Amino acid sequence: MSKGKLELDPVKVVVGDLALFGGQPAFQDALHVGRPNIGNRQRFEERVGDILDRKWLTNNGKYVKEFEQRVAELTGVEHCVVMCNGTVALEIAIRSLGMTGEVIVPSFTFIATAHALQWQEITPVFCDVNPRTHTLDPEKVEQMITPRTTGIIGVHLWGGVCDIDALSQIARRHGLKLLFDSAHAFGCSYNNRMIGGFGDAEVFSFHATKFVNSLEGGAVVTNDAELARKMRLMKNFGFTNYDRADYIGINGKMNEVSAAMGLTNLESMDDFIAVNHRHYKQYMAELAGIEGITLLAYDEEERCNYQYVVCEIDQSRTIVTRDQLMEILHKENVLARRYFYPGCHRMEPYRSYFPHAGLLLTETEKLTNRVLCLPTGISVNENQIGAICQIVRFAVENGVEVNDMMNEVKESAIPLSR
Ligand code: T4K
Repeated sequence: MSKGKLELDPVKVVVGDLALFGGQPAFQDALHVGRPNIGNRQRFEERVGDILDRKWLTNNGKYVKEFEQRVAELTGVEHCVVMCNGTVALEIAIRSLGMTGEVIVPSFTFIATAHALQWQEITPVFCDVNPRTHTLDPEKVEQMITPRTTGIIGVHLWGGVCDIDALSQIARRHGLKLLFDSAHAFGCSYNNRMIGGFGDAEVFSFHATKFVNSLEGGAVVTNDAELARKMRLMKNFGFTNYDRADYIGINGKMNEVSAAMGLTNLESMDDFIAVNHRHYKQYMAELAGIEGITLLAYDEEERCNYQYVVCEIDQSRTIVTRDQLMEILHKENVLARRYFYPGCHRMEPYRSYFPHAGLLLTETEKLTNRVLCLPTGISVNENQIGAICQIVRFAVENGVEVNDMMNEVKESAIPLSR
């Protein structure tokens, strides 16, 4: 038995045991990707009580200020401006940086990265990624620069970081703004420096599904004092005084209850990471050696939050496809997610604007058909992970039979309409 591997009774013995073919689902309750981690409930309730007693609910309250200070300390960055969510934080960072025209972004990301640009009538120019790291390929970035390009947004996908040095050099050489969408990378490092202080600014998400959550929430961190000042005004309608607005602004403020949740969860951050790390190692051990299945590897020399377990399925070797495997797992009540299928360039409005974008996004197109994220975080335990891995192994090792039976089921299904 390899290290980290668990001895469990077999969950499935014959193919007919799969829930997809009428067997008993392996789990009674659904296992999710993105089930929120919740820290010390009592501490949270105390803070919420204090908020209610003090009747200061939002507008740069005590807990928001404390949360900003803690995030700045943790990331080693001078300024942290927290906001109501990561998407608004991206929009405000983009606008404050003065990005216009075209901005180069990966298509292999959550749609919010692209929408934050398009929302402001800035064209997201989709660039391919490195198939090993799933992050922007710097060589290809440089090829996509035009006279209209004003910036680059690198996404530290899954908490694995971009090639920051290469992207910084390109940005410097071409006079471009460099922003990082670090929604997945809170608590991670690059060359042993915490993510947050790179580029012109970095954006975090503290959404419920992130390993540290503030219910909803986001933040921009930067070492640029003027940029931070601008963003503070912009998230508060552009007010510089009680009755004076100097900028166009919106309402991007975080409320006190969110900040209280964020602070409470920060206190448990190391525990969450330890659990995620253990789960990641277990998945690595238990999925090892399955033909055609690999897990995205994180650099153990760097700090990482291990919040996503990213499985890659090479269907030319597994016989069962990624989508079949997802269907099998869903029927077992394992709600694996094919993030970020089908890629931003295949969603509207981008699909209509750039119908041929896929031609330049060969690695992205491959990844969107290979990736499946598996449950982790404090809501799953090692027995459950052991069972999930058993099901994956079972489905792949019986790939021919599973595939035949799935096709049979499909063929015998009565069409709903003709
Ligand atoms: N940039 C990147 C690279 C991002 O990944 C994101 C967000 C952003 C920017 C924007 O940040 P925010 O504006 O969101 O702060 C989820 C999240 O909604 C989204 O925040 C996240 N990325 C994305 C990767 O995942 P969905 O559509 O998959 O969420 P949903 O509702 O399907 O939830 C996922 C699973 O979590 C479900 O199986 C149920 C479970 N869940 C969810 C919530 C909200 C719970 O158990 N409890 C909950 O409260 O997008």
